[in-house]
Amino acid sequence: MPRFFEGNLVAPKGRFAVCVSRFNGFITEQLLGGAVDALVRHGVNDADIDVYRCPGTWELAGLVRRVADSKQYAGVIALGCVIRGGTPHFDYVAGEVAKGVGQATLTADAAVTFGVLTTDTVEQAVDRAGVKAGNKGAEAAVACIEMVNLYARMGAK
Ligand code: INI
Repeated sequence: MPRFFEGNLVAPKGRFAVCVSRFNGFITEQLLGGAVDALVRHGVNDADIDVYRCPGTWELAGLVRRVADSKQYAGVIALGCVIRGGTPHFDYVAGEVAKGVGQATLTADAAVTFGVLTTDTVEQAVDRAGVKAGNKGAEAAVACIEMVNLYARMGAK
């Protein structure tokens, strides 16, 4: 019989940080609401949730890295929204946030999850912020609870 290692979705000990960018706020505020709602409905005390805001998704990875390195949190959730325009700006912002948050995921002791939308259209973003395709903020929050519990079970650093 194999041994399975996975995290459950019961609120763990420890604090959570939600890092959210203000750009495209009509979307990111929905992601933030979904993330906080998911944490609380899984049993996380809302006094154990801190929200950090930054101007845009470009700034998000730097914020996530510093928040994770503060060692105050068991889990850090990154939320943002990059919508493709007519210039290469999208590619730079989307590429850097994926790389930067990815790096924090690899190096931080905290569990770091990625709720950053990178869409071609406003409609695709709306769909992923609580309309047709769920709420990616909530999904990132639930994934964060699972990874915190998995790391705790592994005794991982
Ligand atoms: N920031 C976003 O979060 N989403 C976007 O779609 C976006 N676009 O398209 O411009 C965006 N730009 C701002 C960027 O994140 C920085 O805040 C800005 O460049 C200042 O450093």
